[in-house]
Amino acid sequence: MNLSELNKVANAMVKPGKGILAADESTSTIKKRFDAIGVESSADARRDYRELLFGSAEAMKNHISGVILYDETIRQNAKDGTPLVKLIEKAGSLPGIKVDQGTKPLSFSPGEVITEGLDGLRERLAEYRGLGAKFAKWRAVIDIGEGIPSWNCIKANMHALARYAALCQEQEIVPIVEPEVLMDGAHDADRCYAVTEWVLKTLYVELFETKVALEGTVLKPNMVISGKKSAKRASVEEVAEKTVRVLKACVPSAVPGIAFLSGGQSEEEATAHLDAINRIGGLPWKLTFSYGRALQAAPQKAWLGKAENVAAAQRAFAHRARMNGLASEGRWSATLEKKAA
Ligand code: 5MM
Repeated sequence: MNLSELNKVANAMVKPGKGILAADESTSTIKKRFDAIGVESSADARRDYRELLFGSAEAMKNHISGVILYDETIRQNAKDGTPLVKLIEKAGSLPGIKVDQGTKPLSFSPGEVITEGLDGLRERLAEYRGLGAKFAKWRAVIDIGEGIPSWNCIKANMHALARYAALCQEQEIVPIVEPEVLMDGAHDADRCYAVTEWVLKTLYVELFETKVALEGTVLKPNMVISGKKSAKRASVEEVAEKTVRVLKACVPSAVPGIAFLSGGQSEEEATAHLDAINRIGGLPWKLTFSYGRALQAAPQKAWLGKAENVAAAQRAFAHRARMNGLASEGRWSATLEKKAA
């Protein structure tokens, strides 16, 4: 393993002012997004939409350090025949690839899931590297509810994440390790804190035991936030304080950077939280975004599958990317959102 090269890539992924675009929706997830805007999810429509995003020079050059792709996308060409990977590279951004194969019910753990995809992963990683991927992503999903998460679920998922990360480094690819504690439940932020702490502590033990070099990794966690159905809403400052506290308690300083998922937060909420987190300052890692929905909701609404809306969709994407770029340095303000509106 060439650790200095992995470390260089990991640092580039979390460069101040920039963050990651999670455009790795599987075919079924992107279909849901397209259904919401009345667009039929054909391979060409998916290509057109992603070409729109990766060809958005302002957003990509200034604020997007890397893009997480889905298997179909890493193999697709733009309308003029240019590989989409080349569009990303041309903008000075890094191509990455989602390598997990989704979740399945975890045996004897009702309501819990395990992420699959380890079989044949070494060979798939070698192929993706040949296609241009510099980093990869694997998402483990932990739900909070009555009697869950179980230790069985946390242990199995964190072990799989560690095995994935070791295989990535062996193949000279930076692993994004994503243990997502869902915000779907009725729990409050303190419960989210406790589960996130349990998950992250387990993850770093597993990564150590699997001999993963933390300097060549990026963590993609949830923020510590109230569940969507909770009546007790944590304020922006509380989310920032609790998120930073749990990360300080669990994440070694050898990790170059932390790129949060948005997890169903509104676009502005995700930006405000990232900004408040960065305003705390004095932390050993760079803290940025690796958003899917919180970067793409606005461009999707503006696009609606119509060629004449491409420029408007690119403007909407550039705006969200700029807002989050500012938040990654603690320089965002709500006034900037209003001015743009
Ligand atoms: C973009 O969505 C990603 C892939 O989801 P599926 O495998 O379910 O299709 C997802 O892993 C995403 O990268 C992260 O959850 C971050 O996205 P959000 O929308 O939470 O910021």
